[in-house]
Amino acid sequence: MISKYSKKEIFEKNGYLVGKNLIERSEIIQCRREIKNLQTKADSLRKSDTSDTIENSDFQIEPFLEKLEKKRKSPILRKIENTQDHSSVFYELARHDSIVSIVEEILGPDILLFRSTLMLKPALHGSEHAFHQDASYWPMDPPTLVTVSIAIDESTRKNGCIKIIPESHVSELKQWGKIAVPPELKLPRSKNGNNQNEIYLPLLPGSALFFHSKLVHGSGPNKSIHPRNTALYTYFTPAVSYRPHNGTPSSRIFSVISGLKGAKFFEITAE
Ligand SMILES: O=C(O)CCC(=O)C(=O)O
Repeated sequence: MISKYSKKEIFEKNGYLVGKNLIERSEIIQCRREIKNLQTKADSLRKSDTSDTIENSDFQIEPFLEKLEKKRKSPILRKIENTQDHSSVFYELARHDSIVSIVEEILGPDILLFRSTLMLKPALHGSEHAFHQDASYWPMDPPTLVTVSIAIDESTRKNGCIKIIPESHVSELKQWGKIAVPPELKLPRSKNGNNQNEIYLPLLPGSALFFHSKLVHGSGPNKSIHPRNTALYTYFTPAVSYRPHNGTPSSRIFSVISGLKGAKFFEITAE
């Protein structure tokens, strides 16, 4: 069914948009293979006796599995940051036409990459992400970035798909505290934001959720025997300023995804 509203209008009203079948099956299979390669890289970091340890790398271990973790050669990963630096597959996925064309419809022609991450929810172990607004944690102003969450595996309620509160991107930014939730802790609903209007957004592999950096969102634990792996990219335009927190560098270099006169990188210095 064709909507009378543009993608930009739908995104601006609801704070999110779902794009179906954006990535081909063969590309998804390549992504799954690459996740296995990255897991092998994490295994070798664990074995390393140099200062290149997994603890000070972009590979983050599931925080609530310490006992189980120590006995394992292969770490149970929760996420990998800066995937565009670790993998050509995930570098290219950030630049995929089907994804970037929708981001351009929402944001315009000059697009920079703020973040490239793999969110990994291993079978039976992936932990919950409490409700939060990403923009509360990011040094970017105004908080008008767009994140794309691409389903590499089918994501369902049982394996911890994303949940959101529609239209919450128009509310004020709040302080949310810790996002990682231990399995035994059930947060009281009132503590975890007003989530009466939450909706779950299951996705088939190759489909993607585009959401505003102020949209309240989270995801459940993985209680299934199937992994739920997601490639996540956040985009913004040069209209957004970099406002570093204390102790962080006063300038940052971002990859250019489209526009900006064909440059590869763009440096932003804090005012
Ligand atoms: O995809 C998920 O499981 C949650 C992702 C999330 O909360 C985030 O990227 O901030």
